[in-house]
Amino acid sequence: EDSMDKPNIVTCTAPVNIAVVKYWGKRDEELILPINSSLSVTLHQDQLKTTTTIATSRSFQEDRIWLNGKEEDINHPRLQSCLREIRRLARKRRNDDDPSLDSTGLSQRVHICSVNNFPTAAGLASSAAGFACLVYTLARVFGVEGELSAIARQGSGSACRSMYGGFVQWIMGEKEDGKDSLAQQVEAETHWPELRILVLVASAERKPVGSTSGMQTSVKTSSLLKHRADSVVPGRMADMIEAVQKKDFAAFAELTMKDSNQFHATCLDTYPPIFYLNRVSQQIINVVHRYNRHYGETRLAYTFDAGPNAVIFMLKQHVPEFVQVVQHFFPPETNGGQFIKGLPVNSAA
Ligand code: 2P0
Repeated sequence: EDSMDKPNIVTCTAPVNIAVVKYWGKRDEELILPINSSLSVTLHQDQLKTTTTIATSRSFQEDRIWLNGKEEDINHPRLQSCLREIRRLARKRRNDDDPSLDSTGLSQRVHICSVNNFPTAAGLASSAAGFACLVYTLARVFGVEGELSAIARQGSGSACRSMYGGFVQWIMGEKEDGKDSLAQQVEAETHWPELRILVLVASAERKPVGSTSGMQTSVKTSSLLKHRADSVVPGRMADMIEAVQKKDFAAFAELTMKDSNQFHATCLDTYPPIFYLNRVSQQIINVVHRYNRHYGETRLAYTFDAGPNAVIFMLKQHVPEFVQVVQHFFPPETNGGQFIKGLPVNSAA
């Protein structure tokens, strides 16, 4: 009896992913099914990440959650979807293994603690790492294995891609039940060890328009978004996978920048328009193009999500010089609070 009262505790971490072919727009809000496929790079495990600890105990009266030290509402619908789906899988597994098995462990309540080591909601994909980590940790707690990205997807679309390391595609799928809308590794984290990213923080403030409501408005109002999803992304996914497989940096970089630019163009085409880039973001874009033009080759790529912060891709040998360029154009004394961070990208989820 004693041991039954001891909490069972599991801690896991999950890294942020950076999309190079962007997800923007849903065809099903409840199941979180996208209008186009997307592709991302998962960061190194010890860089930008979420750490989640989950305890179960017979003495817990109810499910509870704390985010960055503050208790939040456990009845959040997406959180409930993830809890429900993991418990459903666990129950199914038990019944398959041995129908006579008692499933009391499954009815135990969970206490969830989750912390990020980076600013939340500044366009740095906090929900992606957060829901990936929640689903993975819950699966460990309840002894569930196998395909979990379709569950992480129901927490936050981009979270399904953080379930794998390296280069990951989220295949949009065709089914109405979403069973084929999954993340899949394109290349492992060891595939392109020379690839590096730097995050240039242009503002750590909360974004004015959240991704979920922003993309709803875009789906309703932007004909450019429809054109992008139907006619641009399918070809771009194929080209991007080829560039990654060949480790063709120039091709990878150009596709990445064009896709970021088209995503922000669809935001401007949304009515009323959504502005995620600020003046610093625009200056960064100009510096990158000037740098590439100076060398006569594409050595840098920028990409921006739903916020003004830039993620810059480059090869290892160009990092020191690019850091000098950033320090020259964006000296810390003139824009206080800005920082840069070098991040190797080769690691697993
Ligand atoms: C991406 N973004 O592919 C794109 C690029 C932002 C711009 O995925 O409503 O937080 O939870 O599915 O995943 C942000 O959207 O939205 C996002 P929900 P999510 O990374």
